[in-house]
Amino acid sequence: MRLSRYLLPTLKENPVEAQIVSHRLMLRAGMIRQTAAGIYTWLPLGYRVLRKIEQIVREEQDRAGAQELLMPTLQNSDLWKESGRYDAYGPEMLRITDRHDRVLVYGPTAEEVINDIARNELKSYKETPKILYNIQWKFRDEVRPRFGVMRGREFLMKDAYSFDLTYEGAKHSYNKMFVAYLRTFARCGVRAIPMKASTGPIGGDLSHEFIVLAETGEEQVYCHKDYLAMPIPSEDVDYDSDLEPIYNQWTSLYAATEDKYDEAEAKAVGDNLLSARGIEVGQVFYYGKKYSNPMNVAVAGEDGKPVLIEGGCYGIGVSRLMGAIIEACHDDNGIIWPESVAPFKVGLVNLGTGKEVADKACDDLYAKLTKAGVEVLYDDRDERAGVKFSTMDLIGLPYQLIVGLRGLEKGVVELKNRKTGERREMSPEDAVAFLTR
Ligand code: P5A
Repeated sequence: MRLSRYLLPTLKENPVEAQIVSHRLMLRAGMIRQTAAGIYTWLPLGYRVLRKIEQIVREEQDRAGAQELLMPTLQNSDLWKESGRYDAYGPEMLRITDRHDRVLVYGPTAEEVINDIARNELKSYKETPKILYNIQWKFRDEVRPRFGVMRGREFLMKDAYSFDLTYEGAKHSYNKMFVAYLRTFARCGVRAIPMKASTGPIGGDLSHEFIVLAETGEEQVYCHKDYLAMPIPSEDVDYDSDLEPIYNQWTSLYAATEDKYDEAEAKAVGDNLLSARGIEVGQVFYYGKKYSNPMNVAVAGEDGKPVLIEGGCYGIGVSRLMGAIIEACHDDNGIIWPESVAPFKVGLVNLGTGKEVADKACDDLYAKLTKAGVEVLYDDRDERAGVKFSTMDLIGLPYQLIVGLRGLEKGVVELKNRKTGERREMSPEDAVAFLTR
């Protein structure tokens, strides 16, 4: 992509409305713009990152055996009356009346819709277990939307739902999602620690929140410091047989959100206790028959008699995760994207725009890298070097390939690593080889 043609409205100054660094940087880097309280347009740069995160989430759900579908954003309110949550959910749920005076709700979550699908489409115990998920916009009319995409009203969620015959089956599904989450967040470049949590309006009696530690986090959390170094399951993990030991290891030490804080347990951890602020990037719930009971979600068991489904649900705040990544990965100059979610891998900086030698060298590098499948943002603007450098640092691409007239005379370009700040001179060929390796 040529920057001269790209919609990248960066801001020099810190926007006054932004209180935390991720919100400031997403506005300054031209990634999002607010259109109403807690509702955002994703500009091209922000949308690229959102799609990268979404794809990692999708790959790890698929790896764990979950199946993707897509549910609507607008839901039939009758389903919510059946589950008993229509009144219980309260003013956070946006209710909309259509021209026939029927009430629709903009889904804050989708237990009702998926359980309606399950009761109609799953007939026999032979069709269990199943885990179904979608990545879809949700709406919660939060009292205080704030911190940009961290607590929005409209936000992107991956929500998965499991359908099992027995408690043991449901716990196995829970473990699958638990392990998939460890891998998902690690691949996004952050460490999320599973902590015992309360279940709120979703319900159920077993739940973990996945927490990224950050000073600006909205939650107070407590955990053993060894969680900071616990090993992440490899991609070869066997989702049928390897799960129990991983779950046991990751729940063997103390880790709890404020709701589940236990003074005696915390005391026993002694000096190893971390008391910190955290961002909830995901939450998993085992809720048993909470929805299958009122909605009559059952399949025929081996003896032909109906068996109520044992259920669980598993959420990831896809859009919030972007904010959490930025909270964890930035410096005074801007964002430092982990390569896995970076909007482009490399920024090609032409310091001699308009000079034939420089333009030619850059066009050549741009063509070669693009052809090799490397995502390049090419700063071909007629701007001062300082402006180009600060733009690149702000938007945080992992590498900057800097092409100047003096270097070209010597036959070299400069490759800068955004994270370490390290700069190396090399031939254009070596730079291409390095970036395509
Ligand atoms: C799990 C999936 C649920 O809704 N039902 C379906 C369950 N869980 S949850 O914890 O309430 O939400 C899942 C994740 O969504 C993110 N999230 C938000 N992100 C941005 N703005 C919000 N207002 C918001 N509310 C929830 C969180 O990451 C949460 O873990």
